[in-house]
Amino acid sequence: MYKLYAHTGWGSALTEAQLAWYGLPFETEEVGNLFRSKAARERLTKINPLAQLPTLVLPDGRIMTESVAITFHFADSAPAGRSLVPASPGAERDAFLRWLVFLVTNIYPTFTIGDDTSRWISGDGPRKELQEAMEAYRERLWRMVEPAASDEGPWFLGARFSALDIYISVMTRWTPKRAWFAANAPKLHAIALRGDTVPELAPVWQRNYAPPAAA
Ligand SMILES: N[C@@H](CCC(=O)N[C@@H](CS)C(=O)NCC(=O)O)C(=O)O
Repeated sequence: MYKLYAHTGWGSALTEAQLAWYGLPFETEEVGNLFRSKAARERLTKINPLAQLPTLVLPDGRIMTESVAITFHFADSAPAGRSLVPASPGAERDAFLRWLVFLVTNIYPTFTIGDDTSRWISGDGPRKELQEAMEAYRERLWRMVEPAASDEGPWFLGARFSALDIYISVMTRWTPKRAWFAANAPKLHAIALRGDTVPELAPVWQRNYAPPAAA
């Protein structure tokens, strides 16, 4: 049994979706908002010194962090024809590697810096400026991803569904959010919408993004 430390809608959804896709047994432990709760951060720090999500405990008790490392960990034992990582050397795998690493090393850090700018600088003015700079840079980066998506679709790599599509489904829910993608990155937006409808992932999207029930 895997154990995933999670917060609804956050990066843990990247891993949760892959666990669901592969049909692996797992449980989630809700950690809370790491920016709002000092206690949540302190608790997670004991397991992952960086206190980031996803944090995954493997069935043998080892800890895995870094969503891309986890993506490859699952792919290593994926059943034939089911892997979310193209294995054969060639153009498809190269595109997969390039853009997956791009998302995680270029776009993801704009959240690390911009989500809570008080971690890095003080003063409302400078903090706002840094947050806005991160948001503008993030939009610039997404505009670089858009042309790399397959023109024919239905997925980023074309016919093949991959972990990239899961990243796009999850990360397009974050700022600048889906309406921005609809207007500025229509191929990514279409992939995200299609990703929302993958049956195996339905419980994950429901748990992470369902609107709270009316009181
Ligand atoms: N490189 C990491 C990035 C993970 C990450 O930044 N996760 C966010 C949640 S979406 C987080 O935990 N942020 C808390 C923090 O930055 O302290 C990965 O790909 O797993």
